[in-house]
Amino acid sequence: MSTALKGVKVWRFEEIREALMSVYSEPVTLAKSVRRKDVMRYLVRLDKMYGILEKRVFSVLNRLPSPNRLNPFYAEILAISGITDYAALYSRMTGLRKALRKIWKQYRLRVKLSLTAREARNDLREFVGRSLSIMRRLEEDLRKLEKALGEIKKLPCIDFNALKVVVAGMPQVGKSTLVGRISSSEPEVSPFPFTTKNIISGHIQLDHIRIQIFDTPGILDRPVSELNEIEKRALVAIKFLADVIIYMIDSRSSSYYPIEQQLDLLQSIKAMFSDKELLVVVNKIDETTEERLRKVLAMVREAHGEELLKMSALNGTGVDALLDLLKSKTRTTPIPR
Ligand SMILES: Nc1nc2c(ncn2[C@@H]2O[C@H](COP(=O)(O)OP(=O)(O)O)[C@@H](O)[C@H]2O)c(=O)[nH]1
Ligand SMILES: [Mg+2]
Repeated sequence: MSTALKGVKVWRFEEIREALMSVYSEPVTLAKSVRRKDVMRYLVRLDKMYGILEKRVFSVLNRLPSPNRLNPFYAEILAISGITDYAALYSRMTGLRKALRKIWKQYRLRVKLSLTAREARNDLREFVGRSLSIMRRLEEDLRKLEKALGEIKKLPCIDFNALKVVVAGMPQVGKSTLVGRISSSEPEVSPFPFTTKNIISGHIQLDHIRIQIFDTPGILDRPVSELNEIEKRALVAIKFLADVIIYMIDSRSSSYYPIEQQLDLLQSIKAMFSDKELLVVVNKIDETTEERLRKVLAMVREAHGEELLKMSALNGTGVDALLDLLKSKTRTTPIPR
């Protein structure tokens, strides 16, 4: 959706009105053979106006996904823009498109049957009035759509065929270091819709497997209770986006946040993403004594159990093991959509 919608313009009421008005003043040339030129001139204008409305206003519908095919990630982004019922908006727009088409056909007939040019001109005026009233009824939806598309365009290009890995953990645990280390090019920084936060994404190509990795500072590094409404929605969007979550822990005794607090956040991430693969990475082992590491590992195992990796994102220890594990996930995770 994000790439399909690049370049889609949502027209404003005034622009549409002006475009229709300019049709009035444009000269119309008709073939010599056309009879009743003074009346037929209005038929040409009518068709031209309908064409403008259809092309500029309603063609956006051809590019929008149908509601039953809307990706839940984008559904959340739309919701943040105020489009909580996309299906209703879509069917309103589709309904008004049909209504306009019907009116156009009706006025074509009326213009054709006009006895005088004056009658034809009045018919055209009426058509303009009725189509502008349809545009007015669309205005609120179009503005919301414009806002939503504007935000979607700012998002990083999301590769829905890749395995999407989201990195979580308290601030300063090494998330950005890891994303930077394993991404093939400079990670892309894009604003998260309607928040002051950013999404950082990088691509990884492993043999023939594609992975896209996301770091979302300010969203997955704080307790949910501290997030505002928009950030909570952003969190839900991330939830729909993620196939795998990596949770990073700073194992040093001098970590910025105590291990207990890091494990608390792990528990809430686990609860929130209970339907996802979760990999816990114990990071910064290069600056952790063996004794400390043993203690941290025991605490993490108690909290999490299952899979656990030891790593130094800084010097690269354990990074290959993580990539191997991700590779194995792509075999077990069905490629979504
Ligand atoms: N010693 C050590 N430092 C690390 C490691 N990973 C990250 N750091 C450092 O920890 C600090 C915070 O890292 P950063 O990636 O910005 O953390 P983020 O806030 O989770 O994104 C930086 O100074 C990193 O250089 C590691 O494995 N070992
Ligand atoms: Mg960071």
